[in-house]
Amino acid sequence: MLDKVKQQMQSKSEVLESCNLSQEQLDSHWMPYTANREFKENPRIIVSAEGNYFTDSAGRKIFDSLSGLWTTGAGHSRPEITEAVSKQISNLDYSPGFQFSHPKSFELAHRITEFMPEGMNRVLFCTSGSEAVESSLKVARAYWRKHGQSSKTRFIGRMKGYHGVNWGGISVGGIAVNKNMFGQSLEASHMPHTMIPENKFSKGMPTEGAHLISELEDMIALYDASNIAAVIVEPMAGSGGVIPPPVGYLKRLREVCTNHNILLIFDEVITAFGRVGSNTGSEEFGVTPDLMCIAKQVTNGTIPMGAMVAKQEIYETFMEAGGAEHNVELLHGSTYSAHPVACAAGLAALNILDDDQLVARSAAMAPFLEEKVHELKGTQYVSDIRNYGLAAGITLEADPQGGPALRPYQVAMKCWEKGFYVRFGGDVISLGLPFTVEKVEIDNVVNAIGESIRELA
Ligand code: PXG
Ligand code: PLP
Repeated sequence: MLDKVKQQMQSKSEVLESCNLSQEQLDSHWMPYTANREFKENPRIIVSAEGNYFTDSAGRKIFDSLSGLWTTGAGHSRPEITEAVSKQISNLDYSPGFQFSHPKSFELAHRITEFMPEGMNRVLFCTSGSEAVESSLKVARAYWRKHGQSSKTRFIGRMKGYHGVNWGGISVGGIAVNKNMFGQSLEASHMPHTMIPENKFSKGMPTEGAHLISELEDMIALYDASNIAAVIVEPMAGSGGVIPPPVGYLKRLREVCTNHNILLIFDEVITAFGRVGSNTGSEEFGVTPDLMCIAKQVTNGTIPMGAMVAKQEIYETFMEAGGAEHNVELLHGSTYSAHPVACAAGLAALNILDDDQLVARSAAMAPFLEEKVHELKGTQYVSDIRNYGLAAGITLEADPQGGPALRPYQVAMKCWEKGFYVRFGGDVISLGLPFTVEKVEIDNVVNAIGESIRELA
C-alpha cells in the first residue's frame, strides 16, 4: 500500500504539468518559512483536501498529521463552513470595522467568550496569531499608561517561545533563528524553557521545572517590576517543539505576576479550541491569564482570523480613561478586523466543535497518541518525546555533518513520499492531529515516522 503511494510520486516537470504551472510562476512565489531553493526543485503541491486528508498534484491521498498548520482540527472542507462562508460573501462581502460593524462580529465575540475562562470576556479581532500577539503587547503597555505607570514597558518571554513574525512577536519570541536575522526591537528578556534533561520522555505534564520560575523572580529583581509590562508564554509551547508545562509551573507563574503587578499573557494560538483537550490551555491547566491570543482553530483554518481576549477589567480601564465619549479609547485595529466572512466561518467552526463534541474527542484520543508515540523511544536518533492532548514532539539527535535540522527534514520528506504530511522544524518532528483522527490513522502515521527514521541509517 505504501509502495503504491510512493510509486505515484511525480517528477518536478510532472508536478508543474499537472498543476498547469510554469517555472516562472513557481519562481514568483517567495514562500514563507520555506527552503525555497529546495522546494522549487522538489515541489510538493496540495490541490485539495477533505476530512483528515490532502490530495497532492499526483492525486495521492496524504494524511494531514498537523491539522494544516495546527488550524484544522475539525477536518478539512467542512460543508457547514463552506455554506456559511459562501452565504456571507453573497450577502455582505466586506464591512468597515472602524466606527461601524456588522452583526456577526458581536455574535462571534460572544461565542468566543463561551470558550474562555471566567472573566475573559472582551474580544479584539485581528487577522492572524502574529497580529493577536502585537495587539496584546500594545494593550499591555497602554494599560499601564492608563494607570499612570508608563515606565512599565519591558516584556518577558521564554526561550523556545514562538509568538509570530512581527517586531513585538520576534522580540519576545525565544527561537533564535527566527530573530537573529533581523536584530532586536523591543526590550525583552527571556525565562528559561522547561525542556530540561530531567523531563526527557515525559508523558503529559512533566514533573520537573516549576522551580525555574525563580529565574523570573531574579529578572524582576534585576529590572524591577516598575519597568515590566507583561510576561508572555504559550501555556504549552508549540513551534518550539511541543513542550507541555511542568506540574505547578503555570500556577507559580501566575502568582509571581500577580504579586508583582505584571500582566500575564497566554499565547494560545495553538492551544485554544481543543488542542490540549479543553477549550483552552488556561482551562486545562487551571490558570487564567490577563490577556490571551487566539487564531488558527477559530475558523478551522478556513479564513484568516485572530483575536486578543481581555479580562473585563482591562477593557474597563480603557473605557474609564477614554475621556470624552466620542474619543477612540484604543488607537489600534486593522482593515480586516472582524471581517464578516471570517466571522461567519468562525461561528460555523465553533458550532462544529460543539456539535461534534470535538474538544472532548481530542481529550479522549490523547491517551492513545501518548501510548503510540512513546513506542518510538529506543528508535535510533530519537533523543526525546513529549506529548499532551493531540500534540506530540519527537526530537532527533543532530546529524554530525548536516546539523540538527537535517534529520527531521529527511524524515518529513520520506513521510511525504509514504503519504503523510508531518511537520518538521529545528530538531523536532511535530504531530498536531485532527480532533477527528481515528486510532488506525495514529498507528499509521507514527509507524511511518518510525520507519522513516530507521531508513536514515
Ligand atoms: N503564537 C503562537 C503560539 C503560534 O503558534 C503564532 C503566534 C503566529 O500566528 P500566525 O497566524 O501569524 O502564523 C503562532 C503560529 C508550526 C507552526 O508548525 C506554528 C505556527 C505557525 C506556522 C507553523 O509549529 N504558529
Ligand atoms: N499600509 C498602508 C499604506 C495602509 O493604508 C494600511 C491600512 O490602511 C496598512 C498598511 C495596514 O493594513 P491592514 O489594516 O490591512 O493591517
